[in-house]
Amino acid sequence: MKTIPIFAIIGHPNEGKSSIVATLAQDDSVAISSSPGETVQLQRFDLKAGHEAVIEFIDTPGFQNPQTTLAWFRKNEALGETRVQRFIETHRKDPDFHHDCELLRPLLQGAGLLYVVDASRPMTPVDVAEMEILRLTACPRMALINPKSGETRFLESWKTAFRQHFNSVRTFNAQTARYPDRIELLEALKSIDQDWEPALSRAIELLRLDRKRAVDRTAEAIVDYLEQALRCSCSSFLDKESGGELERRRLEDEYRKKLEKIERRFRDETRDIYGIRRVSVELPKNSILSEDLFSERTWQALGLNQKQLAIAGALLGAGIGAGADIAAAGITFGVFASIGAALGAGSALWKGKDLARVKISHLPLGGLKLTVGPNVSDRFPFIQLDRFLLYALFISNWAHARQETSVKLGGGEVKQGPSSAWKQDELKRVTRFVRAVRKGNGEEIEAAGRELRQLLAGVLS
Ligand SMILES: Nc1nc2c(ncn2[C@@H]2O[C@H](COP(=O)(O)OP(=O)(O)OP(=O)(O)O)[C@@H](O)[C@H]2O)c(=O)[nH]1
Ligand SMILES: [Mg+2]
Repeated sequence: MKTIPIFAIIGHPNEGKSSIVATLAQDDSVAISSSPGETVQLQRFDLKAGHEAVIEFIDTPGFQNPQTTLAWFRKNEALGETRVQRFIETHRKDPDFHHDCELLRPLLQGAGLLYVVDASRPMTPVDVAEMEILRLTACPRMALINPKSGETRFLESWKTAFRQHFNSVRTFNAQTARYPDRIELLEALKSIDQDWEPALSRAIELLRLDRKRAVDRTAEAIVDYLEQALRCSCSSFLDKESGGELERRRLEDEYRKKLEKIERRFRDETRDIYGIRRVSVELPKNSILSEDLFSERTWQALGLNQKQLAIAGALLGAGIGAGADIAAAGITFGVFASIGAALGAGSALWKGKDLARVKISHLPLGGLKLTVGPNVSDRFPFIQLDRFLLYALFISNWAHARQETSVKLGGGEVKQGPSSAWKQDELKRVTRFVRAVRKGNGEEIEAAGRELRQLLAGVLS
């Protein structure tokens, strides 16, 4: 028998039991559906810290026959503590009581109960019967209000009934709960049975460590992928000038796809770190992250404000930073004059945002080399960082019960990325890393990378 705390989640069909299990166990494989009766048998889900199961949650179909069950419980009061066991023995083979037996079975293992109610609807006699059965089982139990809508007219009567039947009452929204809300609920579970305190404290401690590991891994991933994005470039060789314009466009396209791939890989890795197994997590429509890296809105909403940019520019040093920004706008043609006009006019893709410049070099043995990237703009590293951080924040606060997304990241002219709050010290950490990558200095990349990871871990936690 396991020694970890076990909780069975009980309640009416469609009130959000499975949603609560998904969010608490951090498991998006729990079946959630808008049609009642989705869960038809007990299912066990472990909440894990690393590979270790620390709490078990049992999803149930809810009561099948609460009023008759209650009558039996009342009639057999004399059985005392053995009542649950005797109820199961007596009704085990009766199909009319299949769910009732199943959901009470975990109590024999010492499980606690979480009774889930959507308190935006009125209370019925069936609810009262269910609550009464749970009270008579005398097991540790908590009422969880999962508000599916904003209706509060019935809330007070529910709360009064809960106080009579449960050791504790909490509100918990399975779809919007973030990491701190989950921890808070686990902390509250200690109060319903003192015997669980040590095991729950240990579970919470392990979960905190696990969370810290996830944050550190994410920060490390951001630094790695930022380095890749900063280095990203594409080149090709031409034997003659004709066809240069076409080749430039192809390279720009390739460069763009390469950067997109870097972001995609980062996003996959982040979802993996936070145990989100769904192939894709749809971003909110109004999220700045729904825009691609190359859009005008991205460059307006993310990255640094003018004042910060002046500091970052100085830190990056003219010639690499501010100077290159200007150089990028007016592409270096060299002697490649014949397609020069076309190149100058052709950078519409980057909307004058200096995403990458095109370099043309003459090769000693004839022919030409065309290169797009790496990006040398002062703004680019911060925009890229904001995109990584916003996505990581979004994912790390994802409730596993969530069926759709509705997060607002604001809008309008204000800068929306975490980098907009950075002062000189933070800007220094970023620019030091960027300079090291641009210089290709391995030791310096390592040292600056460590400092940047710390900064990012702070933002993520
Ligand atoms: N708006 C809103 N919808 C919710 C919330 N919690 C659950 N739902 C939705 O309610 C429906 C039922 O959720 P489930 O978690 O499957 O409910 P259940 O109690 O397990 O249902 P059965 O297994 O059928 O008894 C799903 O469509 C959920 O997405 C909530 O907090 N807010
Ligand atoms: Mg269910």
